[in-house]
Amino acid sequence: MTLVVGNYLSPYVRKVLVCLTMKGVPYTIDPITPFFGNDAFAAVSPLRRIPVLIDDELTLCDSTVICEYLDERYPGPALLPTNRADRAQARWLEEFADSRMGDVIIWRLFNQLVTRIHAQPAFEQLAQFEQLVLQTPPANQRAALLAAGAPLSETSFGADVPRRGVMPLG
Ligand SMILES: N[C@@H](CCC(=O)N[C@@H](CS)C(=O)NCC(=O)O)C(=O)O
Repeated sequence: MTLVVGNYLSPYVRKVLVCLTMKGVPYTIDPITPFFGNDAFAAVSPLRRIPVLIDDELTLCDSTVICEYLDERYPGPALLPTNRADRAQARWLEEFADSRMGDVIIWRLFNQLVTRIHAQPAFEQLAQFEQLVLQTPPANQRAALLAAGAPLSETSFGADVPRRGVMPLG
């Protein structure tokens, strides 16, 4: 089974979940809050960032790298255009969204304006869980998500208190 470590509210996690859904790959999720990873989390995510994907082949970090891996491994709709120039443009848009828009736009606004307007079914499936996380304190999120039918992992890389990542803030 494929495991995704990371919270529903992270745009990077959402990107991975949408790709898994579009490819029809079943997964479980360990929806840890950013900065709340335990000691084992550092072993699977050297930068202490979400998302992390763990499956029968590997443990992998970074949403872009993960999505490219999923695209190469699984059949189904191609996640990138087949034309080389279109593919390059798509990669640039992804990079722009990951680096720049993540810096300057509140991701929730981006989510509402862009992804929901396009109304991709894969995004719609996640919306109920995102809303739940927004309304629930971190300590209660696993229980709330489980009750709502989210495909939760049995164990968690989450910790009770936040910890610093390895990158300097600010
Ligand atoms: N380039 C990474 C960025 C991931 C990222 O920044 N994730 C945030 C949450 S949205 C995080 O884990 N931050 C914790 C930290 O920086 O310590 C990716 O695409 O996966």
